[in-house]
Amino acid sequence: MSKRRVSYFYDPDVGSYTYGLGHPMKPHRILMAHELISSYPSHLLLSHPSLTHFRPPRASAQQMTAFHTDEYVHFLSRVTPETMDELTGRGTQFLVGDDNPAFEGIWEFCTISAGGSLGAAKRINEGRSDIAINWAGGLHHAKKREASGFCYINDIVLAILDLLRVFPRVLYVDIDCHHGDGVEEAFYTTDRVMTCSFHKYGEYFPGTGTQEDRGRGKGRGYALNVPLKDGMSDETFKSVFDPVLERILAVFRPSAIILQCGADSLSGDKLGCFNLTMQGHAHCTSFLRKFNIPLILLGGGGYTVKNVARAWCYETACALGVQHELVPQGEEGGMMPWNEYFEWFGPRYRLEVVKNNMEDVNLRIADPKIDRVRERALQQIKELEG
Ligand code: ZLS
Ligand code: CA
Ligand code: ZN
Repeated sequence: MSKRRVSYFYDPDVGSYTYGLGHPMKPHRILMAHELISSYPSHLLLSHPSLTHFRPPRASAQQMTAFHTDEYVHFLSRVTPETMDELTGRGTQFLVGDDNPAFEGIWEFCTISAGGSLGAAKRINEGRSDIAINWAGGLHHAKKREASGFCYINDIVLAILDLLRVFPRVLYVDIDCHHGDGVEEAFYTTDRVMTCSFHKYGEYFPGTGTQEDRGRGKGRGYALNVPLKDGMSDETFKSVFDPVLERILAVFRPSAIILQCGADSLSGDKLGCFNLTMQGHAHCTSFLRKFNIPLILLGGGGYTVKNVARAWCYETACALGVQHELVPQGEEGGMMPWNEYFEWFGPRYRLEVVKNNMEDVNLRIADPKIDRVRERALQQIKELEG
């Protein structure tokens, strides 16, 4: 297995922001992932000869306006829990409902999340890195002039716009349990960006992402959606992911790839409803890594924080190709090293996310949805061949 030059972006302040008591989105999980990564013998991960560790420069308001409106960015840079009330008229226009509170430090948090993804894009653009990682990014729902689904600034769209300055075609793959609507919408009419989201569909946020949504104008066919049902297992997921990505890579021939690794598709997630193990989730990283196309790994959702930390630690190892040294293949891995959050990982203290016994609704005999969904997705890709 050949080496990859990996850049890892992490800002030590990111874990101190909070969306508020009782809010499911917890930036602290990124600190937990980092602590877990740091707890492994350093030559394996953080001090691996192929890994460079960066504290990313914070994104500027000007960088954000490459996608977002000046008014919206200006609002975000000024809003605080206190001024939110004064700015109610304008605030409600930008921050709708309880999903996106105006929390303390909201602007700095946005500059950290977007700064990491822009830093990742820069390393890839300069050809200095094969894989760049920002677990604080992946906030796929943010719109041009509106926050949505816990996302304020769309760091993914900003990173893709930056990659497009150097690369002719960018592929965006989204394995978060929710539809990657903000990214899809931003590139809906271009054939230079192909978006591909796997997500739960049916009475689920944000309610978009059917196979009818395929892109428009020049972009027709370049937005691919794979709507799924509850209980998605590793095997069923792989049976769709592998052939679909294999065909996309052959037909679209991306010059760079962004993988949004939303961890709410893991088994036991508080908001998600899939049944993927850590290895089933990380398979997506390992699969895309094999093709040796410049790759950016971003975070996203993930609400059972101990599992988010496990998955993103393991996927950092996958980027380096050393995952088998963390969890020996075919064996039960041993206990994880001691770390700041060790007790959160009980009772087994292992680097694992195990499946549960929920039914894989995608496989219901009476309604073999998954075969139709796969066929339709492959048909859409075939049509791109012209
Ligand atoms: O993809 O379902 C919704 C919207 C509502 C229902 C919930 N209420 C609070 C607002 C209106 C229709 N929102 C989803 C958003 C899911 C975003 C996923 C982001 C990502 O993973 C990428 C990062 C939703 N699901 C669950 C909640 N919101 C939610 C649950 C509990 C709470 C507490 C805090 C806030 C209000 C009470 C909240 C939201
Ligand atoms: Ca998704
Ligand atoms: Zn999600």
